[in-house]
Amino acid sequence: AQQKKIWNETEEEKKERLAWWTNDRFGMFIHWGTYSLAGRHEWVKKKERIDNETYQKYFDNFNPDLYNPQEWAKLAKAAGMKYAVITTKHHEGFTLFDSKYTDYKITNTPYGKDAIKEWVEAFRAEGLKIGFYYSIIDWHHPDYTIDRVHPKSVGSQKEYDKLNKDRDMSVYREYLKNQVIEILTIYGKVDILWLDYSFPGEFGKGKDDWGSIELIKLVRKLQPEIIVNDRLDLKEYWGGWDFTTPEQFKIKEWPTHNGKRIPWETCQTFSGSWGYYRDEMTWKSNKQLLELLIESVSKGGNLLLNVGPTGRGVIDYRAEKALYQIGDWMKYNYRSIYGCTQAPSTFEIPDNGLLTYNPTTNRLYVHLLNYPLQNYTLKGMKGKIKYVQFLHDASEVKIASPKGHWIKQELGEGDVNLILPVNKPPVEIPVIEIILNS
Ligand code: H79
Repeated sequence: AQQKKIWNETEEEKKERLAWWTNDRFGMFIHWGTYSLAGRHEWVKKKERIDNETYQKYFDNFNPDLYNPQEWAKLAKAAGMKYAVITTKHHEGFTLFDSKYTDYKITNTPYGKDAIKEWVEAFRAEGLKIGFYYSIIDWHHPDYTIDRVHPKSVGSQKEYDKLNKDRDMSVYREYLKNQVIEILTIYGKVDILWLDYSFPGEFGKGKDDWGSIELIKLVRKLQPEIIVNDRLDLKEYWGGWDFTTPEQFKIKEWPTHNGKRIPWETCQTFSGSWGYYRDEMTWKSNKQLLELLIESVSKGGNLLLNVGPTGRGVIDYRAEKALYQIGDWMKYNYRSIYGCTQAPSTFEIPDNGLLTYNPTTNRLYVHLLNYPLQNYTLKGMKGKIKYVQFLHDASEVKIASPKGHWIKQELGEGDVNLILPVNKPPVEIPVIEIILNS
């Protein structure tokens, strides 16, 4: 199917516009709002069917006395992240920025200041690219029609009609447009816009409800270089989106659209929820987190890893610790992440390994997820290798001679065996860097 064109740009130009993003690979997602005070999931209003009046206590008590975005930015940088995306508004409708179009905003809470302004300054100062998440879903605006993901969701068309009789989606559409204009004009250059989300179908919402076509044209006009995700229900429109967003699941292979590989970014959480959840105990291990990053790059994608700061404005110590540990790994192994992508299919993926490849330096990276025994076979690599070393310490990895060396398994024609140390090197996931013959 041919995509309808709503943005004048060639494929080559798009690739260039996205070049920094596909190079950088690793970003921080930040979910922060009045739900952070509930401390039990950013969907708490929907999950517990809380009405506006009851939910108001989180607004009235929003006063993050420890909010210090410089600390967040330093932490993101220490983890090896290169960009960050923050919730300017989540489904609850509360804005972290000083919007002209609502009273339900941070400047009217006890905190009283525009958190986005401070955030942008802090993250820019650390050299991080700036992204804004904005929820097109809104559970607070009086004209947003009740739908199936709304806290007041019901069952039948008749019930919806009754609930929605005084609501006018065209008024909300205008509101949403105005707020997107605000976040894209007040804070200077914005590198990423992350809109969330469409759910077309029965009791759902899609491009006509949001005014998606008009909206995306406006976004492109206001910020021609901005990179936009794919949740406006404009999948069939060229210019309607830039990258796809698998959320909290592992993808099997590089996603395609109309037969072509497309830019993608998976967004993932530490523990399941996005907003701060005090009692959630399902935290991923450091190795799992690193695997998410490496696996994304090994399939040509990015990782946006989420933190949910508390109501006091602090990133949970468990997240902080994990980010520093990711940073420890990145400090010595970043070469297998930045600028890397899926390895050409000529390189067979070894057992228990994930491959990434840097096309500019012509280097192949073998990530050893389960540390193997002494011999390690790379199939079909004979004659293709100039030099092999561990990435973290540049120590040589010797290639076994096929003759005269004790090798338990048969070496196939063209295969190569690496001699690896018996003891696992002191890194969470060791990486072998293979410098290839050009
Ligand atoms: O902002 C984050 C999420 O709140 C939002 N997108 C990311 C980036 C999002 N979460 N879930 N979804 C979109 C899809 C809907 C999932 C649901 Fe549920 C399953 C809604 C109700 C049942 C998850 C589980 C949320 C509440 C319970």
